[in-house]
Amino acid sequence: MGREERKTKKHLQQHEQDEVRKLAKKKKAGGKRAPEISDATSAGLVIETGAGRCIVRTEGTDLKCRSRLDIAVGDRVMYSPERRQVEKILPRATVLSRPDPHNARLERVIAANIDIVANVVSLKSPPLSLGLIDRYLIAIEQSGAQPLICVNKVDLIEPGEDFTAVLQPYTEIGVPVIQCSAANGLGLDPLREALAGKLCVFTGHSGVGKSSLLNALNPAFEAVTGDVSRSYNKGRHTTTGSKLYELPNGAVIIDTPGIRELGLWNVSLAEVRHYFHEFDDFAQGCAFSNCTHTHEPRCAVKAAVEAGQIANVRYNSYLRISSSSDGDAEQQ
Ligand SMILES: Nc1nc2c(ncn2[C@@H]2O[C@H](COP(=O)(O)OP(=O)(O)OP(=O)(O)O)[C@@H](O)[C@H]2O)c(=O)[nH]1
Ligand SMILES: [Mg+2]
Ligand SMILES: [Zn+2]
Repeated sequence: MGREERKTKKHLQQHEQDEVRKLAKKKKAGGKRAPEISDATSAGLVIETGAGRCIVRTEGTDLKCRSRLDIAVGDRVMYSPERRQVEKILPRATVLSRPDPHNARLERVIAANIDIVANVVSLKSPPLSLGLIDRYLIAIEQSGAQPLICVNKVDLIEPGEDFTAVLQPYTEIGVPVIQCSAANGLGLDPLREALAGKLCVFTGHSGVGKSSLLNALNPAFEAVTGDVSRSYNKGRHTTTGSKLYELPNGAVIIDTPGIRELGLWNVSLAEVRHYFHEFDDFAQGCAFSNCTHTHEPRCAVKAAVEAGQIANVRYNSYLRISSSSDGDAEQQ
């Protein structure tokens, strides 16, 4: 565990203790209770969520609770064991969010306090969507967590097919890419190693094999898996709530429901260019310091794309994302 993570964990623990102390003091003084906090509250970790309910874990005990708050797996919360209700969400060290697909003004938290966000993708069935990876990289940077691209179903690659070039733009910008197969076990050891001792979330399209990967990492997990529809080549949204699983090496992994599209929360269209880090050095050479690398003359980023120094697919993705009409969601 790195220094920063230890600091974060310590910070969270300290905050929990402070909250408990504050409440005890209030009770002792017989003063007015804070209206949102009931008599006895404890600190716990949210390990599972579903509509209006969740499971909170404290010292090995799991308790089903209700919640009116927008809690996410990974949240540290104050809850009332008596009323079985979550009262308060403690400050989040990191938070992976997206706009609600039905109401873009509402924030939907996918997971909280995660160290690593693994965007699970499949090469085939469903096919690879590079645009979605690019959106994830923006959302992950915004979350404060570290990115990981987990390429599943490599067992489906035919002899002579090679996806290395397709994934190269990501390795070149320093994003770890792990190729694996839940079906034949390939790449599971490097995946375990990358996640050891961290709180991680598996997120991505439906049907890419997030739950299958969890079962492959540890068959005792028994996460429910579905199939991929033959006619649409898409998953069937089998996982409906988020749930946390622990591996013996200290990796704690949150399985989440598959998504259809990923809107960007709290990222304006004008800011999108700052998330494409391969542009950074070239952008210094653009004629205009506020160059958007689209229509401006003497744009060093465009010149670098033409010279093959910036991957075309990434540049085109930038153009699409930064001009998406709703400012975020991309239909898949
Ligand atoms: N060939 C192959 N099939 C896989 C692999 N991993 C998963 N599958 C299959 O892909 C289908 C979907 O797997 P799931 O694990 O349910 O996918 P998911 O990402 O959890 O899907 P949602 O819960 O809907 O988001 C199932 O039929 C799995 O058997 C793999 O590595 N290789
Ligand atoms: Mg699933
Ligand atoms: Zn430019």
